[in-house]
Amino acid sequence: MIESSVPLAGVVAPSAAQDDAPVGEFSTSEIAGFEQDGFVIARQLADAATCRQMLECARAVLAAPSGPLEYEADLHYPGAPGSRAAAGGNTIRRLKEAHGRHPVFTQFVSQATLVRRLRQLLGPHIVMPLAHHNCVMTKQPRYSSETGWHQDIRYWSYARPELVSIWLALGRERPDNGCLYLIPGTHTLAVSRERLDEALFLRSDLPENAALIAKKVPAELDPGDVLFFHSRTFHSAGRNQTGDTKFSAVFTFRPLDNPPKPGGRSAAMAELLLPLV
Ligand SMILES: O=C(O)CCC(=O)C(=O)O
Repeated sequence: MIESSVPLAGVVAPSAAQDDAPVGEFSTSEIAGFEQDGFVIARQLADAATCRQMLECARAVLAAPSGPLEYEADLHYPGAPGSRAAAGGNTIRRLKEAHGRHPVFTQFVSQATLVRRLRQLLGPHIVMPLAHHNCVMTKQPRYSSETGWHQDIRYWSYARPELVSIWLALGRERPDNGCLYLIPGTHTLAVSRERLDEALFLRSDLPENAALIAKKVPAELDPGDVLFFHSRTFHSAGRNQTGDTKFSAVFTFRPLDNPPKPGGRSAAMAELLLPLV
């Protein structure tokens, strides 16, 4: 179900042959970079007030937990507490359903500089599923975990694997506090089932996987920067080894003509049709 019906208009074309993009859009070389690598970073897309409001919302939830939450202990990733009852077992990993927690999230995903870029990557009509990501990811000191190499699409179910997620840094993100790493070009790479473990993470014991993982690059972000990444791009993240919690707002988008398959988890929640801008 799509929640809003905003009048539809034409495609936002990529900028012309030269590399100077119109304000609020990707340049042609940035689009080419996304097509080649499966990710691209737009610097300073969220202003300081937006980041501050999101941070205040997230910190309030950590101080007085409410709404749907995911705990580090739930996933059993390396470094996570063994159970909710263990030391650090109440460490929150994700504040789910961010869209419903504060209007600032909807304001941000509707802002022209974001939507125009998504239209350049996905086509004219952009839908935001509320079933995937739609969260503030937190990486807390002491009890944060390592997320293995995976493709987000692995548990999603759509007509085509054509979705893009955005990762908005609400603070500094570097290797020392568990920033994302990505493997360029893996959004178009065929990876056989044998190279993945039971949970569909890349197996670290295989030499061909080691060669692939050696190509990893960190997504080093400052507050307000946004990483756009394809749902097939392999990515991972380490633990937070600093004393400060890392916060990132994460949302996923699809073209209107790439609907979720009926009956699956991807079809289980409402979706937003983003405004034409
Ligand atoms: O641990 C992290 O920050 C990475 C999270 C991630 O990639 C995911 O949940 O899909």
